[in-house]
Amino acid sequence: MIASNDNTTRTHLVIINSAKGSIESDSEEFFSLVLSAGAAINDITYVDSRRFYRRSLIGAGKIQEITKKVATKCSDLVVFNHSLTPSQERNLEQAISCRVIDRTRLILDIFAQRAVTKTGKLQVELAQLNHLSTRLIRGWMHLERQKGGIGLRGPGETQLETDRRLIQKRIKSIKKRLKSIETQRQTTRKSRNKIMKSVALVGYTNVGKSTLFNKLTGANILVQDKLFATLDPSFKLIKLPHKRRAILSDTVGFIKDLPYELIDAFLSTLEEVVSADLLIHVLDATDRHVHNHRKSVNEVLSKIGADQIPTIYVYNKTDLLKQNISIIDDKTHLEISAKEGTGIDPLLAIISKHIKPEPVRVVLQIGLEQSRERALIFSHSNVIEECFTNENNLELEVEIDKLNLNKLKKNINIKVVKGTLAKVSAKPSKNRSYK
Ligand SMILES: Nc1nc2c(ncn2[C@@H]2O[C@H](COP(=O)(O)OP(=O)(O)OP(=O)(O)O)[C@@H](O)[C@H]2O)c(=O)[nH]1
Ligand SMILES: [Mg+2]
Repeated sequence: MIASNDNTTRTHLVIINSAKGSIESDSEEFFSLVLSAGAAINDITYVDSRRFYRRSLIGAGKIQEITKKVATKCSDLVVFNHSLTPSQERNLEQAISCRVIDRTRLILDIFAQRAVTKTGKLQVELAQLNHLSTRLIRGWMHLERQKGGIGLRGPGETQLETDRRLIQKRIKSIKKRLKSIETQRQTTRKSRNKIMKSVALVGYTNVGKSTLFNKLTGANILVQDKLFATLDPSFKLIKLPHKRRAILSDTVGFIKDLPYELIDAFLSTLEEVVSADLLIHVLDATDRHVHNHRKSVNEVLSKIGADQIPTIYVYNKTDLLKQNISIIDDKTHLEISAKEGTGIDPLLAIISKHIKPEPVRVVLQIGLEQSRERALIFSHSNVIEECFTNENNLELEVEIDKLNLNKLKKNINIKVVKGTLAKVSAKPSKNRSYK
């Protein structure tokens, strides 16, 4: 694990320039990850890799160079900005004589530092165990066969088998606990979503989602200039124009190539995103790599099945811009500063437009001769039932949103009978005829 502050780990970074991404944006992000983990950057080696080596990912010459630098600068840890197979990690450790970790391990370490709630901690532990279970291969076979222990181990089992078994047991137990937490969350979410629409803030890490959450809801959740400051979801009511309301949620930020172990472990947290009625995709307008980040976030959204949810793109931190940004965006988008509070009203107005108010069910009464009114009711609501009453009136049971109901009440002569038709008349009258 990466130590922090007084006992700061001195890292030697290995940045591999693969054909896949831009070296510049990848390195910047990698530096932020290392610093966010609380480590110091001692030295860097760039590897321009035309080909990857199965045994150790990089060639012997580069390994020698790194070994020398690590020894001279007394680095404690070598971190690769690439994923390493368990055997590559071991071979590199042996060759360099220093601990080696990859990008996934680094991200897992940051998550472990950030986890506060019980659920957050369980999710991180699950991700770490999933990662660890793939590392427990042959390397430990040299360990002597264990003597049979009471209870835990079967006679003649190897250390490796025991560890594997324990890890699988723990993974199973965490999954079970997370499942029951998710079931509880699902029930709460269902009853919450029945009465109110939900809006989720999504986006790359450190773009200002939590700052915007605080601005929109008046909350005071943690905001930090660090990657993955938020792990656990927060919810709060937002008041929108036209007296509409919605539940806003803030969750974990995304990153390029988010390790699959994390997506797997954080699925229940990400369910908040999947079940949202509207997504606000927050982007950092000052980041040169904003369009790549947008793409990476959309990739994660599509992986978790949230790519069909209506989305508003919000370019944040515009207070830091010296000139207007040229946003190449054909989708609905807005420019805001969550910190300064600019662009918030237009954002609320757009959210309100997307959030169709929950309909209410009422019974409207009109006179038989009011055909214009009847037509208006049909065009403004969903008519469920229509019948005549004893008093020669017409009653219509409708589903209608409050805004339209108020419009109708203002413009035409109708009577709102509370309750449903069944309640208006307990027994259907002989004079009632249903169309
Ligand atoms: N100048 C400026 N800074 C901002 C703005 N919004 C957020 N920030 C800063 O950006 C940094 C990250 O903000 P957060 O709100 O924690 O970002 P986040 O997207 O929630 O980050 P994670 O939870 O780590 O994914 C903090 O230092 C904020 O003060 C803005 O509109 N203008
Ligand atoms: Mg946050």
